[in-house]
Amino acid sequence: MTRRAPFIVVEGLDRSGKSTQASILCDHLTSLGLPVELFKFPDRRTAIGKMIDSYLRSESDLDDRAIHLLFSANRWELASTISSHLEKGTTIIADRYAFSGIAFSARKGLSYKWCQAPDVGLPAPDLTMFLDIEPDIAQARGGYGTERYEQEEVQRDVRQVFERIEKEMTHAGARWVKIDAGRTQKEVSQDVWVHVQSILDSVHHPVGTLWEEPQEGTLGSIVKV
Ligand code: Z5A
Ligand code: MG
Repeated sequence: MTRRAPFIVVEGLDRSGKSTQASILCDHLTSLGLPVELFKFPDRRTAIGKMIDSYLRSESDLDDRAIHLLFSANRWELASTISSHLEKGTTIIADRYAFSGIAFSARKGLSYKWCQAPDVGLPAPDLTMFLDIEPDIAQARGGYGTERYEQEEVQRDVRQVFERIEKEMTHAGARWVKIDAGRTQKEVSQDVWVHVQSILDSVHHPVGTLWEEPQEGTLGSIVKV
């Protein structure tokens, strides 16, 4: 039987280096001969992703709940692909995931539980690495861009919601680690690798689900909050 591969999520604030670290990790695993796929959320290439892209560029306006559901739908359209890769032994790295969905929408004033609900049942990560950075250090990295949410004040609020998510995930037994992303790329990637190595041999069948009760007779690593 093929060994199930790990699902690794890289989360963090804007300019914390998520894409940089996700790509370094992907290359490193590939160089070791391990099959790996990198997903980025939002995935702006799909039909739903194109609507999200237009919203983020302020080319269109959407109700706060409507855009939240689109971000979630964008994950659901790839959920079965993620699970099937994992079951076949391909490691998945996701650059942002459901946690960003909660953090960015809850900071607008939507209820935390409402924001969490559409993502209940998604494949659960085996490891989430949160790249933590002071918003002013992130700002110094070439400044924020021009998309929605790319402002220091928004990032500070989002960081507070992420702190709640971290507490709840950790309390529920999920593997959530915070990494100081204000250091050099090399220092951060060394830390990332230490955490990834620690889970490489410890994932179990079947793929867990996020925030859901275990189904009878399964041993999934369910993370219920
Ligand atoms: N969003 C949402 O509302 N709901 C959801 O469900 C999801 C997302 C999934 C777009 O996300 C927006 O969507 C985002 C959240 C919202 N809004 N905000 N903010 P995105 O993923 O497309 O965009 P982003 O990740 O926020 O921005 P980013 O620029 O891609 O950041 P990053 O990936 O963390 O950083 P990076 O590209 O790797 O690095 C940024 C720069 O810093 C670059 O020049 C690097 O060379 C440099 N860098 C990287 N690491 C270092 C270190 N260690 N030292 C110095 N410089 C570094
Ligand atoms: Mg990025």
